[in-house]
Amino acid sequence: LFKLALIGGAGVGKSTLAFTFGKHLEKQGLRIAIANMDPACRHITYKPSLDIRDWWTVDKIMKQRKLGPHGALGKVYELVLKEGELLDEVKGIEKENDVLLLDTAGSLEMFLLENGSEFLRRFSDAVLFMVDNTSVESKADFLVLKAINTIQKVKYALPTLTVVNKCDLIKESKLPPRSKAPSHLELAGSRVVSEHLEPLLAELSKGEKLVFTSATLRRGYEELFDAINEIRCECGEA
Ligand SMILES: Nc1nc2c(ncn2[C@@H]2O[C@H](COP(=O)(O)OP(=O)(O)OP(=O)(O)O)[C@@H](O)[C@H]2O)c(=O)[nH]1
Ligand SMILES: [Mg+2]
Repeated sequence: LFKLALIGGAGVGKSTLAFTFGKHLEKQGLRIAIANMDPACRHITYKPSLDIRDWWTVDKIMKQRKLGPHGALGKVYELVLKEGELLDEVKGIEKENDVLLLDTAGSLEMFLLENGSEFLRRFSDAVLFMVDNTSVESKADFLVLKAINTIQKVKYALPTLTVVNKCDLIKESKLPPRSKAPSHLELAGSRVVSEHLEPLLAELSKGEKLVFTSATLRRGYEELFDAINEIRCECGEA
């Protein structure tokens, strides 16, 4: 079983992609399971093989522990790690499936700086970090996204791929030519940025690529499938 965690900001299309990319993988002959790991969600389009809400919901934890929504979400992930039952469930579906897509909730902050990275290491073999069209509006955005991908790899100790979803909403004119690396940062004119930060970001983003998808129109899925196979090799899978 190859376990792929979908992480990323609110509303970027994680759940939609889990459903439609799951269908795409099924067409390739793979047996797919999807786990809903969002304890706050109200409705899901797919039929989850595993649903975190059967154990914990954000609403319940908010009431029980007198927490706000963000605190409760962090608490749920903490409980997932502490109590281990969910991980046993994942092991239970191992035999009947080839790929498990984990549809998560939580900010990049939670995965990058808080206990979320432990969750990713325990539950997944690789990470798809999803953003949407609003994250690629300048050349600097491309550089920053690629550098963040490298930083995530270091933190999670897992292969990580960045997916730009909602590509149907991107105006072609905004995309820099794929082959050409962005040559400058537009965010600040200071010498420190141009002399030190830009070369550092360029170094960090070297070799990283972004995959563009539309989860609603099911576009870019061949490229995504190929890119996932490439990162699977990184984590020693066949
Ligand atoms: N135009 C466009 N809309 C999309 C795409 N993917 C998802 N959406 C829409 O974006 C909205 C949010 O999609 P979800 O799949 O719920 O996003 P999510 O990341 O799971 O959201 P949260 O779980 O709330 O963080 C829905 O209205 C989707 O129909 C896409 O590729 N293009
Ligand atoms: Mg969702």
